[in-house]
Amino acid sequence: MIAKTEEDFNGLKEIGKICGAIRDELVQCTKPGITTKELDEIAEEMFKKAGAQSAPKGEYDFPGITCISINEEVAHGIPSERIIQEGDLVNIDVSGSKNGYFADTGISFVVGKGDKTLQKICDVAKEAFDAGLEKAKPGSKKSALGKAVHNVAKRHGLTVIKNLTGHGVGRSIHEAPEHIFNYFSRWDDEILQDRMVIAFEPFISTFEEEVFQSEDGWTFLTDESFVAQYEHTIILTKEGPIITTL
Ligand code: M2C
Ligand code: CO
Ligand code: CO
Repeated sequence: MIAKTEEDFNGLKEIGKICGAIRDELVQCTKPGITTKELDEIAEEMFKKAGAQSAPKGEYDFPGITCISINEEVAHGIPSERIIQEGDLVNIDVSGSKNGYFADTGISFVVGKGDKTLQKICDVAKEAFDAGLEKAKPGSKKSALGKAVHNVAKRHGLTVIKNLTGHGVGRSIHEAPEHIFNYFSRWDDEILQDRMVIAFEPFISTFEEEVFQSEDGWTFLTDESFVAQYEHTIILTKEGPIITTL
């Protein structure tokens, strides 16, 4: 969406704050021994208390409130009886709505002491986000974000996932612009607009560049790579980006 009114800005900020708080709480609660379903129940309670709704559930009838993905799972992991272990790579992706406004945020992290490579892809996902954010200005090409993400990945000897992308957000969870790629696409000549709302979510991979869908119809998997994501909802303005989900 293009945020136009004071009401738009306030609505986007309100749901952004809610989703950010739920993400942070779930990260805090992620300890060895807890199941992903138990984490999801914490999110359910927090959404309820805030008078907000889960976007995956409300928009897609996803079998969970949040998406929680472990190790070989890259995204859209379904909360389950799976027990979190020390050293696991975990992704928590929280998206929701309130009063018709949406936000989307996610983070990958390693539980306790883990493999150095896993920590590295998490750090590089954040670095790629920051590099893309520098290019997230009204009047600039949308493709500049992907270019920045891919350059950061390459500099660290890593790759990006090419068939998962960021997207527009605001009045629904996924809206125009449809794709914010993790690489430079010469066909993408779209110009970022003042007050455009986007969910920017670099996916950094150890070596593979594509994910595939599991038999459960939801979870995105890789064959052998590990992947980290870092996502925020951003309102692009001439005065600088407003990150609603910080
Ligand atoms: O937009 C995402 O970040 C998720 C969508 C949840 S709806 C089931 N918040 C995303 C992540 C990976 C792939 C596509 N979309
Ligand atoms: Co998300
Ligand atoms: Co998203």
